Amino acid sequence: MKPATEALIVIDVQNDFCPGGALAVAEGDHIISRINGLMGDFATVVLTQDWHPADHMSFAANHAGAAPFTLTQMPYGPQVLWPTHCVQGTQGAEFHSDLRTDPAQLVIRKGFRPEIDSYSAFFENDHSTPTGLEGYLRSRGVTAVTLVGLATDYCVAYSALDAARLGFRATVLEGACRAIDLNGSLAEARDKMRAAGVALEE
Ligand code: VGL
Ligand code: ZN
Repeated sequence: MKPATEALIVIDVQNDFCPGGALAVAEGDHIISRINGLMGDFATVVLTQDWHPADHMSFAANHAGAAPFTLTQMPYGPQVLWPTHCVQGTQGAEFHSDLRTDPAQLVIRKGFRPEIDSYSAFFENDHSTPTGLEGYLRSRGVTAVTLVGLATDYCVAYSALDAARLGFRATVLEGACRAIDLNGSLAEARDKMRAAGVALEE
């Protein structure tokens, strides 16, 4: 068992990010048994759930003529346009049925505002609108976070970078993550995480 100051953050292990889903990450379901085991080691377990309204501006379908996996400009910066995924209340937005959810004390839903995407568990993509996770962790005395889940190069990396920026000791267990890897995004995310002091472990 890890000390009570350490939390496990399980990012977006949802049907749409697993094989057969709308934004499937290769082998996204291969990490689940390892994550289930890790939950037993941590007194604090948090799950995140990508949770978009159907009119979300990160969906290519909501931009006339735009193809998925292209870039657009949002007021907060560049934004990848994704296939429609993790729509609130749909099967695709549910956690994968193999994922243990009972050990989690908190589920953070993110990406619910139509006009702004939210990759990170801590802040939306403007890097300033908080999800509340920081306060939750601090008030429970957590100083270190271990991050696992989907996808390494988007929601896991953004969460890890924010955790480090906020002063949490942050570790990403890459063996318990899988990546989208869009135009070199995985290598870029790994470089940024290393530079920010995030520990990358298997
Ligand atoms: C994610 C793209 C869009 C993720 C979420 O969980 O990494 N990626 N929404
Ligand atoms: Zn999303």
